[in-house]
Amino acid sequence: MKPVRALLVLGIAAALGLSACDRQPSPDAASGTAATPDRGNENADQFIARVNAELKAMYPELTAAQWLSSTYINDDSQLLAAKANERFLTQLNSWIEQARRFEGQPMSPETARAIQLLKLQAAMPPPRDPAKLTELTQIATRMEGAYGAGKYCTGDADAKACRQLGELEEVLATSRDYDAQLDAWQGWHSTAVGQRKDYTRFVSLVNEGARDLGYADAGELWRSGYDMPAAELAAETDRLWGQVKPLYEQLHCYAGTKLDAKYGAQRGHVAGHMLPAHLMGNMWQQDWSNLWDLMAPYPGAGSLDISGALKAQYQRNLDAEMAKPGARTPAAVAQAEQDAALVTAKQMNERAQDFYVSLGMPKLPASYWDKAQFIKPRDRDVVCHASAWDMNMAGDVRTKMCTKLNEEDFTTIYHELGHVYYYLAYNKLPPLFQTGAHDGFHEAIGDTIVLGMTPAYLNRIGLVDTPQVSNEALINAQMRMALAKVSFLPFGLMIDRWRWGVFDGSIKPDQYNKAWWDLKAKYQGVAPVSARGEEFFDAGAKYHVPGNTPYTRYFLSHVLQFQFYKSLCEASGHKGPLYECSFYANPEAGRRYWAMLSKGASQPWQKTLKDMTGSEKMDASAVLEYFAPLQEWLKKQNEGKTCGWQANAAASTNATAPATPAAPTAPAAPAKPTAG
Ligand code: X8Z
Ligand code: ZN
Repeated sequence: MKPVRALLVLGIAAALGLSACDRQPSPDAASGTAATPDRGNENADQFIARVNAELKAMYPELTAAQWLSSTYINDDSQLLAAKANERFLTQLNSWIEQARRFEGQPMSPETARAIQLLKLQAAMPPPRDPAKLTELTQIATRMEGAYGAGKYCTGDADAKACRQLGELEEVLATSRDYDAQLDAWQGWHSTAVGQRKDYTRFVSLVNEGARDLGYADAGELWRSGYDMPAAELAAETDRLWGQVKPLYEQLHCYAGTKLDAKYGAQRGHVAGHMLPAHLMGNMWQQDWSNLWDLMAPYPGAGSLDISGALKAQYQRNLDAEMAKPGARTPAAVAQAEQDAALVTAKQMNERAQDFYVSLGMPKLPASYWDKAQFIKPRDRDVVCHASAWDMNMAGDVRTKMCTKLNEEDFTTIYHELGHVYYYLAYNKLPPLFQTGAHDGFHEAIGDTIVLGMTPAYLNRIGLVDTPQVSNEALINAQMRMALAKVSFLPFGLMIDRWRWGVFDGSIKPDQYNKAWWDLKAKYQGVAPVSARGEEFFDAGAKYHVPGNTPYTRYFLSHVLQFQFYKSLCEASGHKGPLYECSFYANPEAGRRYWAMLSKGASQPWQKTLKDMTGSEKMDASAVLEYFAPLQEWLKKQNEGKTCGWQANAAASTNATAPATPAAPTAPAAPAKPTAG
């Protein structure tokens, strides 16, 4: 939850080296405007030029501390990261305070926008009270570290076995044993129990910080970053959700049928016809791609076995490592496996880079290949959750992943490079504008490229065989994308529905878990199979909660990326159905994309969106256009089935209770066939 982590994604971070009062602003600051050393007389434009210069100067120290604490979790690195964060937030408070004197004064529109953005810098608004600020940065660092180091251990002292998130996720992805999945799911969620106390305190501290900045609470601050009144954001996201909800309901219905077929009608569903949380192939049920073995509409038609191809590539790399001279001790074999995994992860990164370069974007700098974290180190705990970093606003860009050799992580690399290319494109802007048009834009850049990873593209880069052209192959390809993208939509919404409620006090600490599962039920139609009372803290088992990364961005991204995709397809001259388009190697699409990235946050996102797509509204109709064949197909499959769910049927304390004939409370989810 370090603001920096969030800020990194936003593209802004800083650390205070010397006290701001001692610094001489540099005249060649990134803003290009000469700053004056005489603060008393500086005007608003000069003030912002100075802030930009100071921000850029302090930035590398903060990012370095954050990078170390995320890639080498121990008490020392956490102490340094918390301190660096504290210095930055103290400086941020000081800038915001200084900015007040320009209220109502003449200034350029750019400066007015920069001052507005200054207040929105921290996802973790800092309290003015220094002792509370110190406490906040310590809690934030501790929560993220605890998440990264989380382990589920079984067995007694003699035969203790511990597993971390990656291994537990692997069970959900690949095992189809009901109890093994339940154990992995419950095991990971048990690691979050200890976060509840810290999170509760954290909420009151960030709320104090938000109030100090003039917001009602931290949620209102988060909702203020969208160039529209904060009060309108909830309705705006509801509007978009309303557009795609029928598609999600169809997919939900189909998934339930397949789970019943696999596990039996008693176990494939829980009360209220909801899907069991531990059976969706993913710890948070946000991406169902791993259920391909159960969900494939036409097994074998147009096979797209990307994970298989990556594993084969790893095997070739391992063979090469093992062929090197030397004794094959267990340690040497383990090292060879690690080396082969690193080589393969770098090759996956090269493939992803190639897509961006094919659009006319630059190659990643040499430092990227030296400094990124590609795989999980063997000798220490790290925060494995994937992230992209701009270390210095001047080309030291990195990603941090614990890459697994599967399709999901392959596409995550494309996602992360989207952040990296955004950084590179807007690095020339004044630092306060070095962020996404809004945070959903930042998340959508790489995912738009992922939509361009059509079967034809995957074949072109040698990962899969020549694609089949048939309706079966089309439906398979659409299902593959829907399991990743459509399943995500309600999850993308529910996390911040929970946090907005936590921040505004409508969800109290003694209701944290109940509210979490109520929202999971309402939006996703997912429920746990065992009671999850307030002795648990299941929200804490999702990175972005202890990591304090706002989540509405991902929901918006899952709408925007289809809009971007459609517009890049048009730019590339694509004719034919949307889902067939790949703009790989198309320079015109590349130009249009780069032009958007280069604007950063220098203008309201509505203008940036209009320049890119012709419309200034977010709109999910491109999602529906893309998935039109699948939606028709799903309707037929679901004909005569009982679709929809009753969200209030599974109380968090008694999830296994039989379904009650309660009125549907899922958003208009009808307890009747949805076909037709
Ligand atoms: O957190 C991420 C990225 C880093 S910004 C890996 N994502 C969300 C998640 O994992 O929950 C990407 C999709 C949603
Ligand atoms: Zn991201």
